[in-house]
Amino acid sequence: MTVRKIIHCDCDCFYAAVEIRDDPSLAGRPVAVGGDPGKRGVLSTCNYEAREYGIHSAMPSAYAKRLCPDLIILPHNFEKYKEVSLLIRDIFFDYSELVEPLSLDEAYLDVTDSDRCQGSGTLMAQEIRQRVKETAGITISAGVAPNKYLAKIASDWKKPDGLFVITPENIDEFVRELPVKKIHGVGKVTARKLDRLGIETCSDLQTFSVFELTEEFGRFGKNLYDFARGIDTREVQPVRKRKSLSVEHTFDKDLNTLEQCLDQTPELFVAFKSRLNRLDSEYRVTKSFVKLKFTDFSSTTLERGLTNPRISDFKALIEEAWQRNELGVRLMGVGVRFVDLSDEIDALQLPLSKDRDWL
Ligand code: TTP
Ligand code: MG
Repeated sequence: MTVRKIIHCDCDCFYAAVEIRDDPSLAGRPVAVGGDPGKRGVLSTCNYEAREYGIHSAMPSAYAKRLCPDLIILPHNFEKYKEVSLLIRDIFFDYSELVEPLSLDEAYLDVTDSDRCQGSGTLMAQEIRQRVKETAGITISAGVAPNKYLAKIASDWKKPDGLFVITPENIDEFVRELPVKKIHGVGKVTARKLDRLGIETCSDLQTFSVFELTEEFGRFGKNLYDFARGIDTREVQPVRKRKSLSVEHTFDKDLNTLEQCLDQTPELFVAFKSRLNRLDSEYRVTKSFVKLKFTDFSSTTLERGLTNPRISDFKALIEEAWQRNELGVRLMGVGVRFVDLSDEIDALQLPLSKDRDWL
């Protein structure tokens, strides 16, 4: 098996960094981006100067102000963050097709087969960091490692504006001292449980068998067992998204009247809804459509910019589409289209909290 080379890149205090870039008078001062303290707002992020005061993401702005009265809290400029995110993404794609963005400011790159920088992951990461600074005017930290889990820990290791590399040879040594709290997926609940068991570092964790860990932590036990040894087999999953989702049905007997078509709509709608609900929440609907295929095998599609279609919306579309031909209908479909691949960055979900348990 070839050893993989994964780079994890994560911008430093992303929103705040973009704001400081655009107003250099803010540099060196404690700066946060978030909601108004007077309106029960919370912070999305803050710069490292503000972090010295114990301020962090998701903290109520009013509380942060109490910790640091000089804190400057700026409103969001999402359009600007998206623009920067796209710039950075373009740079990533110069090194690999296998880019898996996790949020606007963060992505995994699988550069195993890349021939850039003589194939050196470390040199690629250095170049990426340099180019992000020059092109986007902000700093990005990077981690290079043989898998996603270690690469993510590595990018955090020397933050801000840092680079850290874990080679296959020094995995064992690195994980031995690694606090279990750093393991991806260990949130507050798991951390407390590990603490109760006297497990502090990955070497403590290594003394437990996979059976013991599974008994204690369920399915996550196996992950803990692997992560304690620096093992992670998850692949980098490049963005390749579906553009639409629909449910169609060909009827045994043609539907000869508009009423018959409308009577069939609820069943289609329910099937469509259940499929839509199973999709990742990062898909954003831009349009809704219906499709009719007539007895002469001609077909027609009608779409509207409805982002949250109800049954009545589809019925109205079906009525309009039916009037185009007024023949018997052999197939009916209802569906939605999602944001274009080029707009797909819009659909990326922002992380809400860092300590989410995996259990
Ligand atoms: P992060 O990469 O988690 O945080 P960060 O870039 O601000 O700081 P660093 O990586 O240096 O620790 O998140 C990226 C952006 O996502 C962040 O700038 C703001 C947004 N965000 C929220 O809106 N809410 C949150 O709870 C978090 C964690 C981030
Ligand atoms: Mg970040």
